[in-house]
Amino acid sequence: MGLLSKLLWLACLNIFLFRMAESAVHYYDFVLREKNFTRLCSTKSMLVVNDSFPGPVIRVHKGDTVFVNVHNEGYYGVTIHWHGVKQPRNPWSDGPEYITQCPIEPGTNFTYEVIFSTEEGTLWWHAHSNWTRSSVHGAIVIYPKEGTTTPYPKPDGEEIFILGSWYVGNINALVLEDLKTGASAPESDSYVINGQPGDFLPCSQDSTHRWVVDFGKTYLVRVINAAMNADLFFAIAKHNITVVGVDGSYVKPIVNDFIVISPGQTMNLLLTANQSLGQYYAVARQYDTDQSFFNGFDDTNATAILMYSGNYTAPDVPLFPSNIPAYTDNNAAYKFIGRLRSLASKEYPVNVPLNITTRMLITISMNYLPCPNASCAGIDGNMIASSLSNMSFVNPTTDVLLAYYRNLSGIYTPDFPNWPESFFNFTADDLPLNTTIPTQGTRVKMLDYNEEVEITFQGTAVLKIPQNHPMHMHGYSFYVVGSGFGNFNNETDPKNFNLVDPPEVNSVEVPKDGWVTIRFKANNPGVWFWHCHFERHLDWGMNTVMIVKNGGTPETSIRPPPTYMPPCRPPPSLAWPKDFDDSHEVRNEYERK
Ligand SMILES: *[C@@H]1O[C@H](CO)[C@@H](O)[C@H](O)[C@H]1NC(C)=O
Ligand SMILES: *[C@@H]1O[C@H](CO)[C@@H](O)[C@H](O)[C@H]1NC(C)=O
Ligand SMILES: *[C@@H]1O[C@H](CO)[C@@H](O)[C@H](O)[C@H]1NC(C)=O
Ligand SMILES: *[C@@H]1O[C@H](CO)[C@@H](O)[C@H](O)[C@H]1NC(C)=O
Ligand SMILES: *[C@@H]1O[C@H](CO)[C@@H](O)[C@H](O)[C@H]1NC(C)=O
Ligand SMILES: *[C@@H]1O[C@H](CO)[C@@H](O)[C@H](O)[C@H]1NC(C)=O
Ligand SMILES: *[C@@H]1O[C@H](CO)[C@@H](O)[C@H](O)[C@H]1NC(C)=O
Ligand SMILES: *[C@@H]1O[C@H](CO)[C@@H](O)[C@H](O)[C@H]1NC(C)=O
Ligand SMILES: *[C@@H]1O[C@H](CO)[C@@H](O)[C@H](O)[C@H]1NC(C)=O
Ligand SMILES: *[C@@H]1O[C@H](CO)[C@@H](O)[C@H](O)[C@H]1NC(C)=O
Ligand SMILES: *[C@@H]1O[C@H](CO)[C@@H](O)[C@H](O)[C@H]1NC(C)=O
Ligand SMILES: *[C@@H]1O[C@H](CO)[C@@H](O)[C@H](O)[C@H]1NC(C)=O
Ligand SMILES: [Cu+2]
Repeated sequence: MGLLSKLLWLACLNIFLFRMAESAVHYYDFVLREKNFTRLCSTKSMLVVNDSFPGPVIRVHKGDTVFVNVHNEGYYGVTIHWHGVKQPRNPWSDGPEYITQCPIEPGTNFTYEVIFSTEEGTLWWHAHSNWTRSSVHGAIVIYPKEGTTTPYPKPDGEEIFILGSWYVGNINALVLEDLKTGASAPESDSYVINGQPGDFLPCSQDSTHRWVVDFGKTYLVRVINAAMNADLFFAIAKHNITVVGVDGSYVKPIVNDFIVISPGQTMNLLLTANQSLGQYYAVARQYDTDQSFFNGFDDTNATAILMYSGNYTAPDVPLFPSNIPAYTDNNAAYKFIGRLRSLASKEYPVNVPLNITTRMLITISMNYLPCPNASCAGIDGNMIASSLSNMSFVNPTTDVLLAYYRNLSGIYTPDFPNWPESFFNFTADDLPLNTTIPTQGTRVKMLDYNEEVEITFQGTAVLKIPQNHPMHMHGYSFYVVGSGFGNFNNETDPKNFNLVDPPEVNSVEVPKDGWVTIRFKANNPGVWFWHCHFERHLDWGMNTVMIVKNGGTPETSIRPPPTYMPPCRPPPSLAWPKDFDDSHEVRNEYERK
């Protein structure tokens, strides 16, 4: 080879390598429209993206950017959130309504710029207004950058399982009614896997989701919990799985015969199809920690079928997983959750903050707000509520981000406290009445750029309804450094923190009558929502906002807003389309009994 051709060849190689490392830009159009769906022997119209439930899959490589133009052809305002995508410096496209934007009104469109950075694995997108996320959601698949690989051998195939909640009837209408009267929110009528209830539910056997596998192959299974109000157990008969990723980060492999997955969470599992040729149920069902005096929970077994390809005589009935835990098996759940660890390797290092500058303790409670003459439909004639550090969050009518960016006053107050007002035995059985009524407000926590933050979430037994709370943070992932039962002891418990290989996640289960401690570095300036991912708790005020200030340079500051943001206007009063199915009214009366 002559020198010239050698140089030319080198130049080409350089361009090639540069291309490989370069991040791509993708464009998607999402059309939101009402469509009729029939499940559980009953038809209803609901809002979906591009006529499909679940909606379209977004596929990217690590570090890519996606522009999603969302066209609202429905009849009410909607926003979309890119769950677990950190969106560096770009809260404008994060999505939670009245936090970072106002709803995209019917007949209008809004383009989200979704910026991927460190995420790799599986995340998802969902509506972040009212309860619309029950029908408006879909998967986000993030492959490694081209030229790099996953920390496990390349699987032979992939499958996505989106676990969701199905409601007979118009769920937004039912919830608005309950919020007005102060009643508890409706329970789902069944869980679904990829939109289907499966063989054990009425009128569902013909549409059960089927996944065909080849004997001997290993598959990557991406599981997303898109259910509205439930932690779920998920298992596949006879097939152990290996958990290799959670929330768009890798974890040390965990071999188990089931998983527990909280709403908002995503998990990547490896499954080897090496059992006898046949059919096996994949089952999702509730893991319930809320033994409250409200009605029961949704006890349905949602199923899909793993089916081996080939010519064989299958048993008439697929095998049901013998290993899926019972509905209230806390031991099984916490044992599994406690096994999650980061890879913490040379290739996938951890970076746990060690020099904490802000420490917080946030209590998580169920509450009520008193109603005159016990006129509400919640607990003892009161209105059901919930809180963080006894503050029940109230959504403003102009989004917090706009108010912060434009310095508008009267929208929020920057005084969310580092400690609850009063300390009491948070997990005691008989708490005094004065712990039950929260204060209401739009209080946000202000943080300086690059602060190293430690937050302990402390569950409480207020109202005698302690339960798990899957706390989710926007704009960040964080390390879960500790967790335990009872009251957090700030002298002894930190001694057991895992600062070596704690899991890095965007949501964490605060155990019933227990606590969890997380750490993160506040290096993403913006306005970021923090909330329980049980939708009803979110509605009742179990949330707050964190504002991370700019760092003083353009590269450490919030980006300027896009030229168009949906305007903030009071929502018009809703006229639901004429109902052609009354069955949910019967159901709802039953719920209130
Ligand atoms: C959604 O539908 C629109 C219009 O029919 C189409 O242009 C767009 O490509 C679809 N988007 C996806 C993600 O399939
Ligand atoms: C759904 O079905 C009902 C009853 O057949 C019909 O009136 C309605 O227009 C349909 N809605 C949509 C969005 O197709
Ligand atoms: C999208 O909205 C912009 C205004 O923000 C408008 O100019 C444009 O015509 C809309 N596009 C479509 C396809 O509706
Ligand atoms: C969403 O909630 C707001 C505030 O409660 C309400 O004004 C609006 O009508 C609701 N929209 C839907 C579709 O339920
Ligand atoms: C499946 O997982 C369970 C629970 O971790 C374990 O006890 C069992 O040995 C595993 N089975 C196989 C074949 O790996
Ligand atoms: C099936 O594959 C798993 C994962 O590789 C392995 O642990 C297990 O022993 C295999 N079982 C059989 C029956 O070959
Ligand atoms: C779900 O499956 C379990 C078997 O593990 C069964 O005991 C239970 O009754 C089923 N639930 C319903 C609602 O059918
Ligand atoms: C499947 O196997 C049976 C029994 O060995 C045979 O009769 C049949 O032709 C086979 N079918 C196909 C599609 O190969
Ligand atoms: C810890 O943080 C403080 C306050 O930001 C700073 O002054 C100090 O230098 C830091 N120490 C280390 C070891 O990084
Ligand atoms: C708090 O309440 C729990 C449950 O009643 C009890 O076991 C514990 O001893 C109490 N702790 C303190 C410090 O009183
Ligand atoms: C409740 O009342 C008791 C006794 O009056 C008081 O000591 C305690 O601080 C109060 N707790 C709260 C949360 O206000
Ligand atoms: C531990 O908690 C107590 C309140 O229970 C508080 O007064 C004290 O400052 C805390 N100590 C540390 C090191 O945070
Ligand atoms: Cu909660």
